[in-house]
Amino acid sequence: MTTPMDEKIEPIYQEVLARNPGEVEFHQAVREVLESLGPVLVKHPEFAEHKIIERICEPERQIIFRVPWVDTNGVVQINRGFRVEFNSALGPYKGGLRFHPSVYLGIIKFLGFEQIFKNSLTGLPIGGGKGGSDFDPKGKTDGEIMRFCQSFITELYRHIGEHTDVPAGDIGVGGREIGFMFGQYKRITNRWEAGVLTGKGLNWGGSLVRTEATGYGAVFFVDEMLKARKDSFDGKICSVSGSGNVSIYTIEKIQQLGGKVVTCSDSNGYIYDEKGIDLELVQQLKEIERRRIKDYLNYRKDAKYVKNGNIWEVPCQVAMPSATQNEINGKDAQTLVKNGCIAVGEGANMPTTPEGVKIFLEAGIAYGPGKAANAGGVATSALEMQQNASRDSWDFAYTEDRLHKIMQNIHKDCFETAEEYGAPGNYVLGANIAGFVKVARAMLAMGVV
Ligand code: NDP
Ligand code: 2IT
Repeated sequence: MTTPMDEKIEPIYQEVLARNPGEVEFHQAVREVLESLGPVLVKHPEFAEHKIIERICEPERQIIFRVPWVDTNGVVQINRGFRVEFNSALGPYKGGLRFHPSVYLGIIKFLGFEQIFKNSLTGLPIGGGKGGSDFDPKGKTDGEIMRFCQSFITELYRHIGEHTDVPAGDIGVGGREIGFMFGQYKRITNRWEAGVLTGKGLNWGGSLVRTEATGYGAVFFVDEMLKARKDSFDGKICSVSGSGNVSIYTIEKIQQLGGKVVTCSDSNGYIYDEKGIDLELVQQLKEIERRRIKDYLNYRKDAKYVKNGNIWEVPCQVAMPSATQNEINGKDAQTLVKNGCIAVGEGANMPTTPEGVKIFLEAGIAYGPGKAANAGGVATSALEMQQNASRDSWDFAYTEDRLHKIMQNIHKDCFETAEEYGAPGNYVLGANIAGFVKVARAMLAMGVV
């Protein structure tokens, strides 16, 4: 069930399929963007003439490497590392690192491709890239995590740098891992180069609000969509999936704006707490003790844990998928709409399948796609780079205000672009076109490179 593509663009997509066999997530991400670009080529025939779309679909550089390390039992382990430097028209490659056993080239390429347009939407000077490994951090000791990160950066260090490529966190990579990687980079290069990684600790070059930024930003984006419909978060029942970095600060900001979050989850099951999720408890379990979400029940007896359950069956007015790709399928989208969901804001990258997206758009609900809604994380990474470059650090209120304004601008840009292209309220089209056009103009100006 896919939307037909413009006749000039269909062959480009077929070429992407042929050149990148088996990379289904990458195909999905490319298709979703290309489906929006037909009307852009009508307005800008120069983009077709200079093969901008063909060039954008081909990463500038792809690095795949061995990551050997020794576990606590003295056994040698081997993982595979990736960094896809996708597009540097607007600035140094920028994007997170994902450590998860499901990682392979197709996942990193889908994330890197999305990152190009997301980073463009922030209005800040950052290109698109992504990396990671099939390493599984679950159940590993701190020593194992450190040795893995050191080995990973011992290869990656030669490809990154404050003006070249600036990694950060994603699934399985947070402050602890960034610390180990920064330490090893500093040791190998003999440089205290703050701007090489973002998401650093607050006392060694990190930025206030970076930890909160993706979740807060996603809620600011949904708040703007609601405002455009003369509505607000106040009193809304909300469902958030995941219980990691993005989920936690999504829950916090929704609660600050008067909404009530009744769910959170991990890959084993979900929690339903009718009284509203106890965020301090989730933070204690996940950020400090690194436990599983089912342990929530040990402290909140009235809550429910549904093992392997489908979180989207819980009725809500606002849904914020914040775990992983393709977590909402067509049937889930139908269930959400049927149960009265009026807004969806994607904290995760590509959490809704193409069937699900179609259902949200046809239902006319406020649907904020990941590349717009979750851009606050990378935007605040760019603010961290600004602070590093000027050897300055900003206070929380100022930095949060910058993030808030960036999210308001992204919303406005997507909203107005959708109107300009005759699809009012369609943030998918708005985000894809607005993100693409800025990159395309820069590529055109720079010649065939
Ligand atoms: P974390 O590692 O902090 O948390 C990930 C959460 O998602 C965990 O609860 C995890 O559960 C769950 N999860 C991960 N993989 C799966 C899976 N295959 N099936 C079900 N649940 C899963 O990562 P983040 O919070 O940083 O990232 C969450 C999402 O947000 C990702 O899509 C990421 O790409 C996106 N994102 C992150 C940004 C950031 O700044 N961190 C910025 C923009 C987007 P479990 O513990 O069981 O694995
Ligand atoms: O998907 C994303 O935008 C991120 N994981 C954050 C990237 C970053 O460089 O802060």
